[in-house]
Amino acid sequence: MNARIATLRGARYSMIDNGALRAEDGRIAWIGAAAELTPRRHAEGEEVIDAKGALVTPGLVDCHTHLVYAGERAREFEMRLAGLSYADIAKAGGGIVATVKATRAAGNAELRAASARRLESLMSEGVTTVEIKSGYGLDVDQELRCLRIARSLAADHAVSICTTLLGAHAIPPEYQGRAEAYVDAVCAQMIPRAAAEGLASAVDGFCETIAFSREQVARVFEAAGAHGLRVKLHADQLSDSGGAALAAQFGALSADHLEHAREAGIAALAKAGTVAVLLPGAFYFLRETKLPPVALLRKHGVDMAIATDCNPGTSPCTSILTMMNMACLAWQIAGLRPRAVAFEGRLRQ
Ligand code: DI6
Ligand code: FE
Repeated sequence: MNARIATLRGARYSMIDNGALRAEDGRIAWIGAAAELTPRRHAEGEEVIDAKGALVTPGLVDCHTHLVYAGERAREFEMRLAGLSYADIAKAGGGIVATVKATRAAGNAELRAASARRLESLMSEGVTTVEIKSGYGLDVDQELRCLRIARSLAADHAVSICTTLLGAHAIPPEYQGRAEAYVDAVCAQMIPRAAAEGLASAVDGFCETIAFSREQVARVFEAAGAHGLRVKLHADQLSDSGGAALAAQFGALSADHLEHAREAGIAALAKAGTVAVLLPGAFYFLRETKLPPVALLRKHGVDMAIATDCNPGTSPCTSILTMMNMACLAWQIAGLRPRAVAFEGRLRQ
């Protein structure tokens, strides 16, 4: 009783100002205006909770995280302040590969505990569904281990977890200078095993000059498709790499970052029904100046979502509310389309 209730009735975000909600066996049985809560809907002896005007929303979804990792990269923050770019830091032995070393060296219990802490922080703000990518193992066994740990977190946390294989995140040290051979391993070993063991629901890649080319990502996506896995892409984050168009070509679930995406790629996303996932945390920590093309995304009717990109390098953050706030204030995204705010149509008690 006495709640402000956010609903997604008819796939449209709307607000019931003086609302009431009836739960039965942990499920929502009825939602509506408090005035319509008739005795017929409110059975004798039921517990009544006065929400005192509080906001009741569906659970939030964080649809882009890399929260399974060990170690930290605070020093890179300092390097960035001194003027080094993401690419400079990666070349100096920092970046993704630094976290790969720390993650490989961590035991299962340590890695799981560190991941659980981050997950709990997300949950404390009302997140009830989290996507978790691998990408800091970068060999078959280590990637599968990270996915297993990610999945295992659902056993003792009241949260839904979707896992994504991000083997094509960076070239691991043992494959330096042999990117094609590494992509072969991702396609021929990592993807088949992750699929066979049911450890991933999607496959992601990092399409960028400092990571994988369009052709390499296309090979990874073909292998994903051959094993019945949908794809997503880190696209056009640092440069215009044609990532949005590539994601659309493979019917990706989402294309993420997109700061440098061109209109043609955005039109293709709209046609493919691919969601644009915008990540204010990475934008902020990288001190990006190029704003994501929100007006173009709107113009073409691409659904947008906001996520944390929780990772130790470019978005060391576990607050979805801060991200939503930044999207509204720093990017002036207001009145997002209904699916944009990544609500989940389900309420947990
Ligand atoms: N883009 C990002 O922003 C993160 N991964 C990616 O593909 C960065 C991950 C890291 O720096 O550890
Ligand atoms: Fe990411």
